[in-house]
Amino acid sequence: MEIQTYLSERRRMVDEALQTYSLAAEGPFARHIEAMRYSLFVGGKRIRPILCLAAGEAIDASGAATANLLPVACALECIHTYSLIHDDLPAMDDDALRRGKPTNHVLYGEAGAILAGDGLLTWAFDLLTDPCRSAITAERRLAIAHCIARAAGPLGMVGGQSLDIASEHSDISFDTLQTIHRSKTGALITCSIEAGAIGAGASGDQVAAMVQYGRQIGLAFQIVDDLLNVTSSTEQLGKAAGSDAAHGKATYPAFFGIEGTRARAADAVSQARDALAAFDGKADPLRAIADYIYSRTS
Ligand code: GRG
Repeated sequence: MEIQTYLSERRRMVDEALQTYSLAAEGPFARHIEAMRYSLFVGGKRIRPILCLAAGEAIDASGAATANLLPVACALECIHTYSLIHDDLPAMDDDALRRGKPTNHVLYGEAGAILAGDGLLTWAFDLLTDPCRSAITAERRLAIAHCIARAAGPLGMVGGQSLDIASEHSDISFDTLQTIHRSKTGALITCSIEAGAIGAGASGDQVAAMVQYGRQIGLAFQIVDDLLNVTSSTEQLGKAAGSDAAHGKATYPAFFGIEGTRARAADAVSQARDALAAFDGKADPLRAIADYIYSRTS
């Protein structure tokens, strides 16, 4: 199957599941839920949930893994969306445009946007732990919730964001840049794949190989993001181009130039593919997604 077809089919599945699981904007909390739904349904590539499903399908292609993993996939998108809402706030990157549309705080105010993010983060753990939503065993659900909480929290995405903000307008080392990338962006991407593998019943070795793959594509994803921030327009990205330089952020292009950065992204993708050596054709979508991440334009 063509990767574009695979991505759009899985994206449709995720969108439908998000519609099914999301709260309705009615009752006393209607405005708060509307703010959560606004950012969740305003667009987005759904790459983290798709990676979760693809990792599960690489282990078990029967269709059962996909169905069981949908709540996990949706939880990952809720956490990702919360992080974007908070990242756009005036106290952080202060962006007015995201996914080609006004950012959450522009429409719902700062307090509304903070709470929309809080609501999405907490709702994600409702989805992950609710036994009625999937047939994944309680033990595996616990392992999934733990790996996602670890990746999204102070030793992962939140820690990375905090280090990123503290490093603005200062000369940081390449090691620090890597720590920021691995934690701020890479951790949630890696745990999306790990969670998919665990949910589908992968062995310890299979999970370890998936984590290796995840680390490399997480790195490639962020390197390409750095590149697009320099080389693309705001219209292409649906968010402010050139914002890294405006915020005095250290990036791969600042360290290695455009061509050196491309070479490093290509190297990460090739290492990601190597990590999948022991998997059969069921892992082909994961291989193709690695290539897609390298060549993406938004
Ligand atoms: C506020 C706790 C907290 C964390 C924010 C992820 C993040 C941490 C900030 C986003 C800043 C940024 C632009 C990072 C680069 C990589 C990235 C996460 C890009 C956005 O993800 P996509 O391209 O977005 O998957 P869509 O809109 O397609 O979902």
